[in-house]
Amino acid sequence: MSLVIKGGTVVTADRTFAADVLIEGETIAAVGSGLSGDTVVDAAGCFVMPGGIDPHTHLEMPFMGTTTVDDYETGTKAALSGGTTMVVDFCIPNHGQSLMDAMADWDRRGEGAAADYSFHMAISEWNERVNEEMTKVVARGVTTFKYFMAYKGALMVDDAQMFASFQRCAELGAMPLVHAENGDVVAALQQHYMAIGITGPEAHAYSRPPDVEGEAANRAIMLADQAGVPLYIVHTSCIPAHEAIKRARALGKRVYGEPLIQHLTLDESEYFHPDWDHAARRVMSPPFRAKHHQDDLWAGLQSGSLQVVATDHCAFMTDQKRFGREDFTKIPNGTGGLEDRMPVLWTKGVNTGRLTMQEFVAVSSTNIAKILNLYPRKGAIAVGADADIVVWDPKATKTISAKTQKSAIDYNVFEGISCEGLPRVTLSRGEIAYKEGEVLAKRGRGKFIAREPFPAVAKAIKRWKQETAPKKIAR
Ligand code: DUC
Ligand code: ZN
Ligand code: ZN
Ligand code: ZN
Repeated sequence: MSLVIKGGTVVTADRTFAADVLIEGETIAAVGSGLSGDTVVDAAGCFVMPGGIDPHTHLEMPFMGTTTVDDYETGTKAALSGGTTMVVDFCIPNHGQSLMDAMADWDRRGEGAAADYSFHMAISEWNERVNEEMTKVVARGVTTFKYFMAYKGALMVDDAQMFASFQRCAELGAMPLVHAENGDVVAALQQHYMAIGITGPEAHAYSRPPDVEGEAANRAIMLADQAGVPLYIVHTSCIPAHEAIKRARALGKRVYGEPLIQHLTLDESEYFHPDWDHAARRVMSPPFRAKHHQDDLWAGLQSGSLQVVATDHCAFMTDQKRFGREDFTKIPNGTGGLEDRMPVLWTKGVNTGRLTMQEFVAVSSTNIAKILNLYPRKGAIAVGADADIVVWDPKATKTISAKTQKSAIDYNVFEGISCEGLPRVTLSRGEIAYKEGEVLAKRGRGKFIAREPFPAVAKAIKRWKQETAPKKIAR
C-alpha cells in the first residue's frame, strides 16, 4: 500500500519547495514531482511539514495528591488533532520506587497511545540502586533524565544528588533535563504569603519570581559543565533563565532552552482574574510572566538561543484545581496545550512575522528530534524517515474552545484565541491519523521509540576538559 501527498509545498527546517511526498508502508519513499500512489491526500494550497514533536508532557501522571486526566489515549489523540505526531512524556517513580518498576508502569500507560512516544526518566533521590539502574534505563532507550530543583519535600533534588547523577549521565551518554527553580526559596515564599493571608492564585506568581528560576538555571548550568555533560532546561519562562542559557552557549557550553507555548502567549495578569477558577486553571510552574518576558522568549527562538517550543501538558479538571481553594500551594500545578501548540505557534509566530515557516518547523519538530537523537527518523521530510507528517492549511481558521477540544479537561487556557493555520490531515507512520476535525488513529497504535545514547558528545566534552585542565608545573 502506498499513499501520496500531492500538490503541496514541502517545508522543512532548512527549505521550502513544491513537491509530492510518496509513502510506502510507514516511511517516506520519495519526495519529488509527479509521484503517484494507491491513496491520494490532496495538499493543494497546503504546507507539508514534519509532524510536531512535543518533548514535554505529563500524561496520567500522579502529582500533588491527584492524577492528570489526559492519559496516553486522549493526550495523543489531542496531539494528532493539532499536528503533533510524537510526545516525550515524563516517567516519574514514586518515592523509593525502582526506576525500572516505574518504567513498567509507564509502559502500561503507553499501551493506550494513538501516536508514537518516548520517555524521560525522573531522578528524585540518589543512592547505589539509582546509580546502577540508570544504566538499565539508558539500555532501554531512555537517554534523558529529569531533575526537579523545586517541589521541596516531594521531587526536589539537591546539588550533591544532581551533580553525582549528572556525572553518571556523562558516562552513559545521557542528557540531564532540569526544572530550574530554587525550591527552598519557593517553599519559604509560599509560607510567607500564606502567613500574611494572601492565599489565592496570585500568590502562586509572587512565590515563584523570575530570579528564582534564573538562579537555578545558572546553578544547573554550572553543575552540568563541571560534570562534562550537555544540559536541557525545560520550560524556560523568563529573562533571567534565558540570560543564563545565552551566556552558557556563548562560552561554548551545550545548553538548550525550551519555552512553552503558554509562556510565549499568556501573561501573569491571568492570576489576578476576578474568577478564582479562571486563575487557578492557569496555575503552573513556572508561572506565567510579565509581558516583557514574552518578547525575550520570542527573540530567543528567532536567534537560536532557545531551540524548542513545548507544552508541559499537565491537565487537571477544575474540580482538581479546587483542592487549593483555601491554600494556593495545594492547587495542582499544570495546564494543557498539546492540541493547541502548533496552531497557536503558527498564528502568533508565523502569521505575525516573528518566525519563518522553516523556523516554525525547527522549533516545533526538527530541533528536538536532533537534540534527542531521533533525527532523521523523526522531524524530517526525507526518504527513509517515518511518515509523521502534517498537511497544514494556512487559510483554515478556528476559535479555540473547550467545547470542541479533544483533551479531556473541562476548560482551555487558550479559550477564545482565533487561530489561522491548522492541520488538514495528520499522518502518523503513514496512517491518516487525523483528517478535517476527526481523529481516526486508534488507541494502541502508537509505538515506544527507543533512543540511542550520545557517546560522542559526552566523551568529547570529557576529553576536552582533561586536555585543557591546568597541568602541574614541573620544578
Ligand atoms: N510544572 C507544572 O506546572 N506541572 C507539572 C510539573 C511542573 O513542573
Ligand atoms: Zn517542571
Ligand atoms: Zn474565567
Ligand atoms: Zn513538566
